[in-house]
Amino acid sequence: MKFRSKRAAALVALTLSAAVALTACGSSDDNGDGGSSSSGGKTTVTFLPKNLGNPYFDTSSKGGEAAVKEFGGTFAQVGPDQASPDAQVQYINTAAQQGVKALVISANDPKAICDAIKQAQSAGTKVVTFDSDTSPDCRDLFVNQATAEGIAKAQVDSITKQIGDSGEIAILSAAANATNQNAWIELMKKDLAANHPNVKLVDTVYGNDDDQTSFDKTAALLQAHPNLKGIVSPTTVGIAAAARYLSTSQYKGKVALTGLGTPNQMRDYVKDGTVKEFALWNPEDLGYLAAFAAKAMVDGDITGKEGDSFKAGKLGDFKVGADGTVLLGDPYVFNAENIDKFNF
Ligand code: RAM
Repeated sequence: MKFRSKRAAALVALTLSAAVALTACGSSDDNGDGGSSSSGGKTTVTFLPKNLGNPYFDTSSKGGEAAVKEFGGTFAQVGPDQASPDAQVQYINTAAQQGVKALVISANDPKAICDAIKQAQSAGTKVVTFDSDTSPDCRDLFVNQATAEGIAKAQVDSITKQIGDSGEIAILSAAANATNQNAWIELMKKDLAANHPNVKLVDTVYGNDDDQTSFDKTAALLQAHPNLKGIVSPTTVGIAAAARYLSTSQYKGKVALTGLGTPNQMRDYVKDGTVKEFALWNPEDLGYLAAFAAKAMVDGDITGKEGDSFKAGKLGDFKVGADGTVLLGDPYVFNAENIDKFNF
């Protein structure tokens, strides 16, 4: 598969040259700076991923920190260990009390953090979601990695192709309330029903973006469904754990696995034949774009209404679309031929 856009081609160059060690993630610096960007103070930006310890969010925060450094702001990352619905509330409250200018959040639940977000907004904090949205009325802006339709289709195309468009499949998802995974699953179900009548989705289970839970759920799925031909895991944590399970089991090479993964976590399983292909976007670019979107909100360059436009450093110009959404690009499919070009 070829890159379809200039931005996607830039992804290759970027990832190839991304030898710089990851220093930002998990660290937190002086985000208590109460200075206003308009009065010359620093733009304080705090990233709040679904959970810490997930390489996907380590990479998105790396991009976020690079962007914040580029525009001379102050970056911090905070977050819970577990991706549970309201685990993020306390971090939102703290950031608001500290007078952080912008919060950049991947939401574990579309509603559970809305009250906290509203309070933060009243205290003057701009709230940008990225990766996994809240309800659109809660936040100022959502930075979307790729269209939900495109992400769902990439996964359905991949699994149906691999199982000869017939037989039982199951989904291993992240947390049960995750806005992004649930949107993708709904669209996958529609696509399967409309275009793949001989493929039956027999189960959907939740690994909570926790490695061990995802591993155990994979084992349980295979036990419960002896005729399973494929697993779709639309989460980087889930697909890596499922691949690890399959790779040493009797199902290796027999039960297909696809979904959304990071090249670094999936490389060994692509090389040993456990996995043929999977998809993703560049999480580093996603974090970078979200940070620039947050700055544009803080500076008042955009308000989040459709048609607003802003500059996102090396990624170029972006426009706000319907529902206050900014789109990064297209999903990309990784396989044995291209995986070694990527390092994230
Ligand atoms: C996990 C998280 C994240 C999702 C990726 C694909 O890392 O659930 O929200 O976008 O997978």
